[in-house]
Amino acid sequence: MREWSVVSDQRSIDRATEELTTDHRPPTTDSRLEILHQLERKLLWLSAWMVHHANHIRPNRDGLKVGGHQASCASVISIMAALYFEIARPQDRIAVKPHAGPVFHAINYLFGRQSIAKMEGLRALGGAQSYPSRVKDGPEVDFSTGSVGLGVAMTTFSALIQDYVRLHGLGRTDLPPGRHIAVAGDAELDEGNIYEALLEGWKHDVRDVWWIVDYNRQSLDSVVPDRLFGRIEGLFRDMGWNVVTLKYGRKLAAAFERPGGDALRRWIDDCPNSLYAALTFQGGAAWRQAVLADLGRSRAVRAIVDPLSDDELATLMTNLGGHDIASIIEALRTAEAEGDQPTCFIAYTIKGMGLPFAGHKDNHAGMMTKEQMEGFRAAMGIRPGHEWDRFEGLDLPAAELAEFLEGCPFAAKLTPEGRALTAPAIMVPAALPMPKAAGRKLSTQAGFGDMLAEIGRGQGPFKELAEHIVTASPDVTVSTNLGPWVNRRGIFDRHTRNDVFRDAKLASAQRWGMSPLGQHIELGIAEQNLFLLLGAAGLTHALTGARLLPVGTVYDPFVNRGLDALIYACYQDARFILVSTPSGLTLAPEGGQHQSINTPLIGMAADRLASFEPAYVDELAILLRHAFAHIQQPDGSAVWLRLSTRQLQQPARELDPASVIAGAHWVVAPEPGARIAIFYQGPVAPEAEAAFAELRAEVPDAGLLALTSPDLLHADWLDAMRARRAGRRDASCHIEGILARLAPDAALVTVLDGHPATHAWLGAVSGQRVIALGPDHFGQSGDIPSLYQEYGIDAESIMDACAQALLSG
Ligand SMILES: Cc1ncc(C[n+]2csc(CCOP(=O)(O)OP(=O)(O)O)c2C)c(N)n1
Ligand SMILES: [Mg+2]
Repeated sequence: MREWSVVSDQRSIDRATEELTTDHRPPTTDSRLEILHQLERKLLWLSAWMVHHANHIRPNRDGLKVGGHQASCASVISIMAALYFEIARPQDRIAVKPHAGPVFHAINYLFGRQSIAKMEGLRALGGAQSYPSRVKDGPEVDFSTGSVGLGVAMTTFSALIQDYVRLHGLGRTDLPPGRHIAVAGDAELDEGNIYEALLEGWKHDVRDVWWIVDYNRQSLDSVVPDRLFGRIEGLFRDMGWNVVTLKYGRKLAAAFERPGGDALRRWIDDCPNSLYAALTFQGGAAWRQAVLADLGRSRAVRAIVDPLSDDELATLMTNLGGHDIASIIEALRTAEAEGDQPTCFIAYTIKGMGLPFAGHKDNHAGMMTKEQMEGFRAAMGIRPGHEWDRFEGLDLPAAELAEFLEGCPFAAKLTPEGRALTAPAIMVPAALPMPKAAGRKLSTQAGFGDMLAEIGRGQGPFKELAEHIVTASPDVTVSTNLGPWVNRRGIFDRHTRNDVFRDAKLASAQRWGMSPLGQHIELGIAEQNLFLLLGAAGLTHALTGARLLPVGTVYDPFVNRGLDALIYACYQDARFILVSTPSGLTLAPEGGQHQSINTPLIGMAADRLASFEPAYVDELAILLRHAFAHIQQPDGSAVWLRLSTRQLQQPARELDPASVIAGAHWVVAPEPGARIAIFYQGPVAPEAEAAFAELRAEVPDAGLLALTSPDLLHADWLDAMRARRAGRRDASCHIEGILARLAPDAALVTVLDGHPATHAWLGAVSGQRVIALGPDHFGQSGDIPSLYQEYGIDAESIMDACAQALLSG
């Protein structure tokens, strides 16, 4: 274990960033508020117009509703305006609720970071994405959103990783750390992954996270949601969060202060959900009738209500906290001044606020009609043909508005290149340290553990590599063989904590002291958290300017448990190495719930994730080395290694790394034109070898192929076909070269411990016949021989398949 010198390191980092973090932001004066109100109007207009344009103005070729969420945008306008125009700093990283995409695009447009063409193309190919996307919308998006709940939780992990980077002195120490902020829809808090993240965040004492909830459940207080929210609030507090509720705006708060105000407040608090929504939709006259029906005998209440016009009364009664930008700014500033405690803001809002369907229960996917849009346009003062003009219809001089926007804290340049950072690649030595394997029995999982432990020594050329690796595991650290690495590099914790067992000199294989310099992040068992963490860690180069090489381990079947978060991480092009082990039937006695069948297919179908399954440790060494390099390449991707606990006798041989990485290599090359070959993937290698020995006795020219990545073979094949269609006739691919050694009508008997469809496509490449073996039903407990026999992947089954192929060939 290394010595911790974190305290002095930390002080110097803090000093360096102190000046940068000093708040130079001006206080929110009345004149700033006046401008902010204008910009709120602009965001409301632009977001509504963007959706309207996409649905009603742009030609529609397929008759499909384009969609968009004007009501969801409208409810969050003031929150977004307060955040982006007044509070956020360029170093802050923000996840915007999916349905506020158009508001987000409009804000960037006002900052000069979004084009009209993109906004005109909202939801069209090449246009602005419906939900903010890092990859498709570009550098202004910190976190993609779309699958609700994930973007919110992601901020917890990105904050944790930011701390990790700072405490290890890896990031841009010249840049101040940011706050990690989610603008969340209230329904996002229904997602279980939110609570998994809350628990994990508490364990890791995560700081600098804000979740601002657009609480737009159409009304104030339905009994059920309100009581539910009380519960949720309690949960947040139990997890160490501060909770700030923004229920009423300043107008209502002032009215409540007046004589009769208490009665009015009680009336609103008690107003049923649906009634509040309906009255909001109906407007001032309906409000008057309803309030006076109950409180008309109170002179004091009448003194509040009677002088107001219908419009003024409607404005007062819908003056919720989340629509009062001054209250929002004040709440955010107060929380900021109080420090770095994670804070949840519950901002009451009205869905569709400011639009004709405000409060209507059916407004989620509702859209203004053309007539309603014309009315809205007139109210906004927008001339036809000037819909996209930056300051059209606003009451302040353009120069003043432009100057304000330029001076917004968020508009400041974080670096000359902007907010999207980069980090140099870490050199990966030409070969990783290989355990002495040849002739020994070893599993790929054990080989992985040995290699990482060896790298963990940080010797010679591996020093830098070791320093940039961060590992994580959801409670399966030891059982995925990460233990020796962790013993060398320690567990990360913002606070130093001793290993009690070690201090007491109690024997244990694990030496698990925790400190700010540890390099393993130990997670609870919730797999989604692993993938959100890998997602956050896999974006550090862009978010903090530090290069991390994240390696996460998990049992292969439980990739399914975190799958949405895994896809989410890949969707944003996060770069990490996923090691899933053990896998398949081969983990035998553990039984069916632990025996993955579908994961090889997931590996093939997941974009921006290159998946591999080595059989032997020499292949793994090549692939793991490739993975460390590939995740750092601009056109690289995340990498998935599917491993096993089955110990195999390791061969002594020379491999061609390029073939192993390309996805297949001949173990025994067939004679040209051979009629049959056996292809195997992963730990079924001995069965394939045994069957091959028998086959060879009858068909001496047969071949034996090791498949290390159907995923890459398949992708490469698709690329080649696309290239040929595009006219590049000489385009070829690795699998075609391999199959060309065999007869055009050869039989390919394929086998893996996974779904046989993983290989079935091989027959389509050159028209050869495939007999694909692999389990296609749930597994069960057993030992390897009995399970392999039961599910038809033992040597005899492979031989039978060969015999069938030869007979029918
Ligand atoms: C995981 C997931 N499930 C379902 C959806 C479909 N969906 C999109 S928005 C939404 C409700 C959003 O409500 P809320 O978060 O309150 O946002 P609002 O539109 O009210 O601002 C649902 C169910 C989704 N995007 N992601
Ligand atoms: Mg909502």
